[in-house]
Amino acid sequence: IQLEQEMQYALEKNEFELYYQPKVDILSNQIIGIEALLRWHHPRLGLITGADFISAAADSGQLISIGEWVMNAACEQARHWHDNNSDLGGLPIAINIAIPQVYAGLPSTLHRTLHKYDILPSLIQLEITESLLIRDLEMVTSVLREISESGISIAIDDFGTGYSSLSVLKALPIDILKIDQSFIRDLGKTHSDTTIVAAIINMARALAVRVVAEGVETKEQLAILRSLECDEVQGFYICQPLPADALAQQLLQTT
Ligand code: G
Ligand code: G
Ligand code: MN
Ligand code: NA
Repeated sequence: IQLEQEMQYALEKNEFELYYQPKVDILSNQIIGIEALLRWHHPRLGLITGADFISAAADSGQLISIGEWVMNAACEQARHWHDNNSDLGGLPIAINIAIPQVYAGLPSTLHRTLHKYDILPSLIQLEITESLLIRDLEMVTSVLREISESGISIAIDDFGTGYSSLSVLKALPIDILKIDQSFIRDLGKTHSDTTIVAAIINMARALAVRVVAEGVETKEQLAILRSLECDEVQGFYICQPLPADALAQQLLQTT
């Protein structure tokens, strides 16, 4: 409860920050996108992550305003990287979206924010958690169609943790599947997870969407994903989520 009250002031006091984590093409090793991840510099608790407060935000009805803050901050950052001729300039930024945002006029919020910063829709991706998709599927599908038709791409996040049927996946305007970290964690240790990941990659091929493995932490996991012909990887082994300037610094040092 206290967290919910403090959240009201967090926006005013500018306590939120986006961290950025690259996604890398598994063949070329090039960065091909960046995921924005919300952090809160909490006055008592220190730096806390989305996992610690997104559900409290949903309960207290503040998800929409926080979601709008995230979208604004990500587009402002894209504009900044572009204007400074940063290597990060032309890369799509992925924003995590909570389902209540989809109902709360997401297409117009996106349109307004892209317009404000003069950003092309192709620079924005939305990540939507699979486990939240099943409720109100028709509504979600039609809103996502509208967004997709505007040129923004759509990723299904945490794939494998929900209950999406193949017909649901086929109906949704999906561009990317992100395999949940829980399947990557034991890659190479348990045979079944390798089989599951291979099956998801094959399914992505059948749906003609790109497939990303998240939570890649070891060289072994990367090697297995390469042998399974996964398209993209993301995780601590490649790069931690970092503040925008720290990420730009890090990339200067490693390239
Ligand atoms: O980076 P991290 O551990 O904080 O993410 C934890 C969870 O919070 C993940 O499920 C992630 O998708 C979610 N999350 C991170 N940033 C955002 C955000 O800006 N909006 C929403 N809705 N969820 C986010
Ligand atoms: O649900 P979503 O995929 O948006 O959440 C991503 C979360 O995973 C973020 O909290 C991010 O900080 C975290 N993360 C990113 N890379 C790794 C990794 O290699 N290992 C682990 N355990 N978490 C990671
Ligand atoms: Mn995500
Ligand atoms: Na995820």
